[in-house]
Amino acid sequence: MKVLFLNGPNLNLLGTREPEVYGRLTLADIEAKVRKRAAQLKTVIDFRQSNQEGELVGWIQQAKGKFDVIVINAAAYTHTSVALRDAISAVGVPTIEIHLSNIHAREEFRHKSLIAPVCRGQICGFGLKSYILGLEAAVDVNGKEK
Ligand code: CA2
Repeated sequence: MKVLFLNGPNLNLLGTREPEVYGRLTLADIEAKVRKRAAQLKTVIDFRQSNQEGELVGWIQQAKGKFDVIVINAAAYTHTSVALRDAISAVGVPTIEIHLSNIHAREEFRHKSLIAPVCRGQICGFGLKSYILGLEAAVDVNGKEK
């Protein structure tokens, strides 16, 4: 089974600023921990980050036939991107939305996710664990599809 992890804008800054909101781990630290859990689950992962909406859209489009599930932390594009929503919807690869922070407990503008309606589910508020839970949900979703 293959899972594509996508990370949106500014997540490359993790571990350098706002540790009270996003924790002290870098994105590379998170990737290493996800890889460890993926190996236990006999799952292959690809882990990517981009600050560009179009690049994320391209990766979603190319996932068809190559990945079984997408796990996405779309970061700020969660709240703004019709393009990401349309790509997820068009491609039809089961997609799970994740966030480090609890977006519903933060500013009003973060409460709305444009991608949530086209995702299988949303996991938020658990820091690194959101990524691990996202992976476990991906394995679960894939098992139920077969
Ligand atoms: O909680 C999450 O995972 C978010 O997707 C993170 C996004 C935010 O826009 C979403 O509302 C919730 C922000 C990612 C930016 O990460 C930073 C890391 C370090 C310093 C500043 C920003």
